Amino acid sequence: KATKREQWSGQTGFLLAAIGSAVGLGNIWRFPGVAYENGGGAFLIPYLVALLTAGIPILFLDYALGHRYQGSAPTVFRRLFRGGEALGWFQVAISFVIMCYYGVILAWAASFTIFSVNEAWGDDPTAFFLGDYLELADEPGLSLDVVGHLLLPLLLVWLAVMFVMVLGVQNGVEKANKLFLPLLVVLFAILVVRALFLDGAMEGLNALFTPDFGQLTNTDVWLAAYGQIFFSLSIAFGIMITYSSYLRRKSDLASTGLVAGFANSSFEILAGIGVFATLGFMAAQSGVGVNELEGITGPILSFVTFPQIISMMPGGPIFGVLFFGSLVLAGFTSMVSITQVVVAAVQEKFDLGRAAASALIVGVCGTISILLFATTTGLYTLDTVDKYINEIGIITSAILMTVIVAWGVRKLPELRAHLNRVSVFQVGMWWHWLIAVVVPIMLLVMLGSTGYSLLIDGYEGYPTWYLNLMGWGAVGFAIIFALVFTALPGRRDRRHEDELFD
Ligand code: MET
Repeated sequence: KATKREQWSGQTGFLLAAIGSAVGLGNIWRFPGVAYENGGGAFLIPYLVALLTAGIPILFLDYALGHRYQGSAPTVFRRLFRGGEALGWFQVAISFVIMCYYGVILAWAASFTIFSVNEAWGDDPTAFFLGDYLELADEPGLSLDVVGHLLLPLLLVWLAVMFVMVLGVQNGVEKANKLFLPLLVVLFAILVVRALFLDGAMEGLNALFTPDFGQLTNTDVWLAAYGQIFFSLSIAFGIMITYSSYLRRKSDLASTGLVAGFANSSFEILAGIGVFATLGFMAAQSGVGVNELEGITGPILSFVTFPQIISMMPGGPIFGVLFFGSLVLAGFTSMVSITQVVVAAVQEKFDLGRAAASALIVGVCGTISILLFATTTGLYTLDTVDKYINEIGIITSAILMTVIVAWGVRKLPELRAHLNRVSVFQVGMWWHWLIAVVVPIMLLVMLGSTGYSLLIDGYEGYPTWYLNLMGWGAVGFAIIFALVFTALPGRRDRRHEDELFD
């Protein structure tokens, strides 16, 4: 059956969905911690350089590929070059892995929105999150001890995701974004304004914005900046390819990309301001400097440090609901986008309807999320998988994509013409240089350095067998998944080169 491809209602619907995807847990839960660890103000310069030299250019590449070749990632890359389908499935596999743990963090955020109301964490938020809530084991490992009370929120998250998926691109994904994104902006703006009026807020902002230029020669800071940009913009793992494939023929790709890219970074900086102002308050209350605070990284920042701060401030419960509610709204619109990558790919390959494909994928992912991440060792596993799939998986995918398009099939001139066809903003030759030379070199250095350090020093002191199984294993899984799904027989693609969308 030749069903017509789904479409956004128009360019605005697409823009909102693209921003909704980019603005996610990464902005609120990851960026402030990464910025803090990498020299605060010094981090902003590499971050902006990474945005302009890699983020926006690859965002354009994703848009051009998805819109011109009209399909999910495997379809796009198969139409682009022989054997390309495997690269597409590799991106789908990365999305699939992220989707499984992203849903878990979303479920925590949903629980904590409710916990905020009566500050359920009592006077020891650390013990509450790691002990009472996650029932975290002392040692990393693979326990099959599922933590019962994590199941209900998780189930609700998966049902909500499935509900939106079944409704489709225009009636589900687009409507969810049109509702949640404005709501998020309002709630988060209130939160930031409140944070700015806390005692010590300015100390916090000074810590974020005072540049430490000495850090600019520290390669780790640069690597962290490039690492943050890919996850944050939802680029190089299929999301923007999939989303732009639902745009109508006459669509302004490059201008929309610029707006989406800057909107995401603005939100990220806004989140940085909100979080650092709040940290400033905490530092002032505990009588230490902002840069002496502990617990400012990863999940601990949101789920331990924030509860601590919420308990210290007047009107804490309202602040808590705003903070965790924002996490839920921001995360949900990203969750939907990453699920769409997998659903669209499976639908196209096996000629399935939306409902069947969504039920299948949400069912499998939901089960994995319980068995791997809702157990007493779930936090360790989540942390490890997140690290390797981002810093090895996504970076590898971005290198393959840029090198093949630029040097293998030499499609940059054609894709640039495609971007410029109806765009107000005209993409110049600089884009070729960035995609063909600067981005691949930068990312290869990054991959080499991170890969070497993971092999030699490991990660967080976790046992080697465990890192091999869950970290490198996640990357290995993505590769095998890609090969298997490419090999499986699927619907024949009858589209010819001359039927391209142009
Ligand atoms: N861009 C999203 C974020 O920042 C992540 C990818 S979509 C699950 O959270």
